Amino acid sequence: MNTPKRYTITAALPYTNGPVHIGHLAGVYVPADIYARYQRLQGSDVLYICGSDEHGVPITIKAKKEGISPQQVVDKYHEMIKKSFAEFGISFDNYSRTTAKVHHDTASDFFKKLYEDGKFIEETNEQLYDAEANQFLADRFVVGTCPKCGFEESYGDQCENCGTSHNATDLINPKSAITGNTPTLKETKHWFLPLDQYQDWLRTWIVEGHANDWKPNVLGQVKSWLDDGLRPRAVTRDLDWGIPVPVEGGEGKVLYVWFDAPIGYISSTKEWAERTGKDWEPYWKDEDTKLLHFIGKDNIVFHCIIFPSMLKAEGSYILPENVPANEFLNLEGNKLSTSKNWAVWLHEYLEDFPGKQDVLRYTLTANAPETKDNDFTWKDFQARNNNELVAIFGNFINRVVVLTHKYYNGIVPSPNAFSEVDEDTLMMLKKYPQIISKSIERYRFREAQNELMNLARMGNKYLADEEPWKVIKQDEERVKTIMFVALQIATALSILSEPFLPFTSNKLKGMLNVSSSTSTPLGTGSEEMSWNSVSKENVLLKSGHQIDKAELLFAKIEDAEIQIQLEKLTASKKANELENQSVEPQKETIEFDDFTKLDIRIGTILEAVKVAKTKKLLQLKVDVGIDIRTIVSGIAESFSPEDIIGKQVTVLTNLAPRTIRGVESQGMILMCDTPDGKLAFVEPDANVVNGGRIS
Ligand code: B3M
Ligand code: ZN
Repeated sequence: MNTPKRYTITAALPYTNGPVHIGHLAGVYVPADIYARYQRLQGSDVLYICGSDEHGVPITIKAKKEGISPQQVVDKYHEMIKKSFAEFGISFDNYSRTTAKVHHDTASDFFKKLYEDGKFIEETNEQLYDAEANQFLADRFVVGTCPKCGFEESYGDQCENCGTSHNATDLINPKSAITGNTPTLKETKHWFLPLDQYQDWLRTWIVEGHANDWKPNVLGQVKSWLDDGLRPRAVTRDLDWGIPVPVEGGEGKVLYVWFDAPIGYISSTKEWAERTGKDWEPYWKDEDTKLLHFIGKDNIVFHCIIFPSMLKAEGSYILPENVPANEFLNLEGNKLSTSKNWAVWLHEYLEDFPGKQDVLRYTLTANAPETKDNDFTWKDFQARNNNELVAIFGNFINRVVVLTHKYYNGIVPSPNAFSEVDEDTLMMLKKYPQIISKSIERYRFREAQNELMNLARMGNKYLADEEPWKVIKQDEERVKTIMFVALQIATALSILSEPFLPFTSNKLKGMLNVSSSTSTPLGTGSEEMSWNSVSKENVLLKSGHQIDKAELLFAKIEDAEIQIQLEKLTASKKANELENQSVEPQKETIEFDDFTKLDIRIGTILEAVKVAKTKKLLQLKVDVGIDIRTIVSGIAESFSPEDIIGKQVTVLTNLAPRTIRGVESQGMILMCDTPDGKLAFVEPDANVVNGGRIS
């Protein structure tokens, strides 16, 4: 027997400053889970690990905002996040946290080893400092313009717009995120990892060594940083929340969160080993182990440049075999945002859609942002459920199980001679494990899941073509064969769906009365059933086997349920807009005489047309009582011409005429801004005659 392949699969450690949402699930945890479950079904030795990232500025900022301690913040969200993952069937072998003692010890020792081996540069230089807050400004405590792409809200350590990682002192026009002040410079000592020394090695290892197996988005980012040239990076910070710097002169300083967090993967492995009585080292040090980091695109630099350089510097660890990073998921056209509450939170989803974890997993995989940013919409969610899970997968299984009970009291019938269609169908069935594997092994999970659905489609078509419900009236023997074939497809679906739809797979195995555990044999009396049994075995479900009653796998989702979700989003959009509405300071004082110079009147719009070749302008005819005049107004992005005819508006009539795009404008319509960036008319709240003065 071959020794099973060993996989160490890591999923990015979520920051513990809020609950987890669909973006997290789609980008990292579901793909990694599909991969881990799939490899377990292959018989591989899989360790799938994760944990909460509990240090770093995001936690401190959240604690300040809520008026509680960082420890209270992480305690609250760690439990919540852990529970959400468990509820969605994310099959971690261990979920740890970076405030755990095993992690503090492991990260401390790692730092000490590099320190003792002379792998750091120790330097005292000037860092950004906020004198009012009495604090050095690193990472998310400082925002400024990104030196690479010009994005104005880059953080001190990383620009969220272009992904570049930089030093806080590189920011143009930096501002303290605590007080808004422009920082001053103050001297402080830090330890730097000289990434420039790893540059050539990184290029050989990644750009030359993995040109064909790493995803293009990952390779592209890596190449661009290497081309720009790497510089030493500080791996310590002047903060009080984190792992204390364990060497002389480190008092009052902590490890940079991105130094300690990836070591969290190792600590989580140790915690697991301790709990299960296993040895952790082969999972990190044996050259035969495949180490895979599942992450989002904003974490690429840390997993492809910084952490590998740390591992290389330490010397005894293996390097990742692949870093299958995903792009971002958007929600209804906008970027997901924790602070703006623009998200579908996992714990809330489960309250609204109890028992429907697989529907979300399915939709997120079908739309996974594998090669580009992608959008989650509730309409698509509903359509995927109703048209695919219910109409294809669910429908097929329901027909098979119900008919088996109706015709044979739930006992798998003995087939007669197979027709050509039967033979073809059974032959095709055997190809599915390989077809799906091929996609999974290339990290193409949406393609893989679509192939799984193609198998369900094949089952549906087989039944629709063979029509056992009709044939039963003339040829009972033929129906036995049809149902036998259909039951084999159903069993294959129960095995092959496990990585994608674990709850459904489990339920289906229950209905078919086969074992639900992947490590024990299915109840066929034959050999152990795994992913590859579907290709190898001629019979997956034997004649004479008793199956269980039909249960509903998927239920239709109604428009009203979707409407509730859309309304939730509209409510958070409104709340944000109100919160973000800034009020401009008052203008200079004027005299009453200045005011009386303005001739402001009510008028009615009689005609409106777009000004050709412009986006913003409408040409209006307005009855202002005195006369009917032409006014050109920049309101075309807020109103269409046909909607404003007959509207009463406020007009500044004695403004000197101006020619705009060849049209003389004889006045100005007064408008105000709305929170969503549009314009609104200032209207009288009673019907007023045209020409009525405002005074
Ligand atoms: N906590 C960043 C994030 O949530 C970070 C990942 C750490 S992985 C070692 O985007
Ligand atoms: Zn940038």
